Amino acid sequence: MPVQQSDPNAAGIHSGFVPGGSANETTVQTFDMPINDTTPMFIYCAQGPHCQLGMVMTINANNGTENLAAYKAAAANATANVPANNFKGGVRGSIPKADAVPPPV
Ligand SMILES: [Cu+2]
Repeated sequence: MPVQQSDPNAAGIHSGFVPGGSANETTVQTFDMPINDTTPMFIYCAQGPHCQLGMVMTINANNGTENLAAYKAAAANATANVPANNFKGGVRGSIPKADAVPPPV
């Protein structure tokens, strides 16, 4: 569930759908966002059941209760995968496919 649904003023990001691209494309799409502090951030993929299947990540996670394993376990039990309402917190762009790490297939 996006944090903005429970707190409209909360910090957070939402890239919108960023497709992985196809074999014939020469660029890949990107989402760049600033990280200006050490506050833990918890991010999930809102596509299909990806969140529940483990497509989650953390930035500035710690070894306490705010860690990736706990977040991944909680995500697996989510009853719905809900995208945020509004694009927020970053800039979409693209880079040459050859510069992507790891390179897309
Ligand atoms: Cu995904």
